Amino acid sequence: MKRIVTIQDISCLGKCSLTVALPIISAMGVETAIIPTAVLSTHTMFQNFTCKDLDDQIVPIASHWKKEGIQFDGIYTGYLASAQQIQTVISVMDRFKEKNKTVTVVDPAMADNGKMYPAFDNEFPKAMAKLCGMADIVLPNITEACFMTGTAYAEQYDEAYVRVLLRRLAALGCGKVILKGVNVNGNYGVLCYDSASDVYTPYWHEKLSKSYHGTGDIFASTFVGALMRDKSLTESMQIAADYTVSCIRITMENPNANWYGVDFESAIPMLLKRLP
Ligand code: PXL
Repeated sequence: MKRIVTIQDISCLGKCSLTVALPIISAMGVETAIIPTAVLSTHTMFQNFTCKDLDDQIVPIASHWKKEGIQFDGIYTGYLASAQQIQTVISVMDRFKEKNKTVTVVDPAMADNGKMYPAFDNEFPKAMAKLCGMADIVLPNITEACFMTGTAYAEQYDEAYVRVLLRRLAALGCGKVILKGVNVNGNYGVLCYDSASDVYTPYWHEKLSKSYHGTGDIFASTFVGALMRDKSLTESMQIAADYTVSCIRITMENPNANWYGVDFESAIPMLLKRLP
C-alpha cells in the first residue's frame, strides 16, 4: 500500500482540510499520515473561530520520522496558516522528497471568487507561489492562479486568458497544473496542463447552480488518492471532478444539508467503484 503525508490544518468542524483528506484518501486504499499545521474550531467562513497554530510541531514531527527512516510516495499540502508556515513546509518537503519516488502535490488553498480567504495578507500568495514552484503538480483555481501570478482576476474571460495564466504558472516553476473552475466558451470544468509540452487537456462537466465550502479539498484529496492508486494525471483529474460534482449534487438534493460543507460521506461508495 502506498503511503502519503498530507500537511494542512484541522478544522474540527466544517468538512474541509484534514477532516475530508483523511477519510477520502484512506477509503481509496492509501495510507495517510498527517502533519496538522493548526487546530481551528471551524473553518474560517464561520464567525468567531478559534485557531491554535502548530508551527512549532512541524519540524519535530518530521525529524522524528526521519530518524525512523520513514519515506513517502506522496506529499500533499493544503490550507496553510501563514507565510512563515509555508517556509516551514518547504523545508519539510525538501527533506522528504525522494527523487523518482515522492510525488509532491500542492493545493494553494487561499482564495476563491476573486477574493482571498479572511485570514491572509498580501504576502501570503508570494510564499505560496514559492511552494507551488517546488511541486510536481499544483491544483489552483482561477482566483489562486491570478493571485500567485499577479494577474488581474476576471469574471469572464476567453481561452487566451487561460493560456496566459498557465504560462505564468509555468514561469513560477509549476511543471504540471490542474486548473479548477475554468469557464470558457460555455464550457465548465477543469484542465490538466503540462508545461513541458505547453499542452492542456480539459475535462468539461456539468456546472451545478450552488457552490459549497470545502469542495476544493475534496477535489484535491480524491485527485491524490487516484494518483496513488496509479491512475494517470488526466484520469485522476476526471475521477476527482466526477466525485466532487456528485458530492455537490447529493448535498443540493438534501433539504437538511448543512451550509458549511458537502455530504461527501454519502458518495464514497460511488467513488470506490472507480478504483477496481
Ligand atoms: O477548504 C479550505 C480551508 C481549509 N481550512 C480552513 C479554511 C479553509 C477555507 O476557508 O478556512 C481553516
